[in-house]
Amino acid sequence: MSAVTNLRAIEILDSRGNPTLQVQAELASGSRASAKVPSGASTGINEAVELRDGDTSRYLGKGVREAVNNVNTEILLALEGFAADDQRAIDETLIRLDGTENKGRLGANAILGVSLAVAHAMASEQGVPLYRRLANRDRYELPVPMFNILNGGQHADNNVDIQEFMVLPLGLPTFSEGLRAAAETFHALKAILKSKGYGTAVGDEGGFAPELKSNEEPMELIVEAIATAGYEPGGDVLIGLDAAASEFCKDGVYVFDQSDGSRRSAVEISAMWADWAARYPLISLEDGFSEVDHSGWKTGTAQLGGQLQLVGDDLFVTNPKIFQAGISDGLANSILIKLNQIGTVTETLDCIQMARDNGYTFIISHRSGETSDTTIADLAVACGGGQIKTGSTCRSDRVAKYNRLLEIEAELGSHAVYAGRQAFGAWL
Ligand code: 2PG
Ligand code: MG
Repeated sequence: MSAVTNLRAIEILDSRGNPTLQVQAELASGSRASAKVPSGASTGINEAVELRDGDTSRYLGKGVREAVNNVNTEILLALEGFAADDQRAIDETLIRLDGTENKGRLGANAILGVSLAVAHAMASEQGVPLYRRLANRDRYELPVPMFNILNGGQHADNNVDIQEFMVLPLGLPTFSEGLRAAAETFHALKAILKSKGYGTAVGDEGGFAPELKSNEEPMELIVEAIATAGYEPGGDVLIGLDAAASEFCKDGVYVFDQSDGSRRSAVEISAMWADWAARYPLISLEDGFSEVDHSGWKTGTAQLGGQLQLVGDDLFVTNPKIFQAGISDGLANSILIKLNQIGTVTETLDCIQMARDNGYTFIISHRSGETSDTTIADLAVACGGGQIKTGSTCRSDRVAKYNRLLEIEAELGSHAVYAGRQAFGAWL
């Protein structure tokens, strides 16, 4: 039996220079592995709670020494000698031990670090890559990258309200060719921005973060960049957005306060998305409505759901209960999957299964605060949803995930299948 013999957490830093946890799990066999926990900025109100020390003399109150201590004492005590091959039992024990609805006592950051470290240690014990440990399949698919090329909202200090403009190289034949198309489009966009006298500094997820004339201008620039890079907009490479609209919805009104101050009702912003979908090769829209505006989501889904993948991120927070309620209400047709929104591997996999059972697509996602941890690359291949959202290729924390996918593609050799257009069948 592969029992947990030790858990060791330390405080490390994420890509924004804020503290987070690294947890190492050791098993009786001597196998050990570690995982690092990500952290969001545009967090949903119903996310599991990250435990922060609040001691303003360290890291502006963002230290995680208490969460670290919880792993090294209470959680270790509960899991020492526990069978590591039963991930569900491990995760259920962590949930019970915490005892709160939102994992706020021990910290979802502490709990996720342990959950992930145990999964990695088991993969190491079995001598298999993590994606095989997470799902034993005959056929593995490489996901289409949702490649973040221009940042705004909470991820940049510019005048763009929409948080993420992404390119989706879904018409290319392989993952590596898709990634190349996205990276070349990124370089083309840089040259275009430069030629117009715009800034080329990047935001939290590695997309450019220039001051622009409007929220719509990025759409025009990106179409131009795709073509300049030698690809067909709408054929080879399409566009995805994460509006992160919860961040700019004030009392039921959508206010573009970083740009022109214009205000829109849910009906008006839905009409704006429909207009963009008609004029640009837009295929995916995440959080186009606020997490509290369920009526906006409902009418928006009815209006736009046939032509756009409508992704619930803040809306569902990778929480099976919240997701189930949203499905029953007819909200969205896709879910963003973030391990740290819910805090365990098992609940994350449950959410993915729920998406499958209900005909929703799902996208495995990074957080805006990341580390070199590459778990999500393996998770995307294991679960076969065909989509991953993990930034651009100009920050090492994001590139690490892409490089891990290239490694998996090489390892699968002729068995490597690229999800490509199939992942978006309904909307092409
Ligand atoms: C999002 C994420 C990741 P954050 O909104 O989808 O891109 O951002 O981690 O800041 O919530
Ligand atoms: Mg989002």
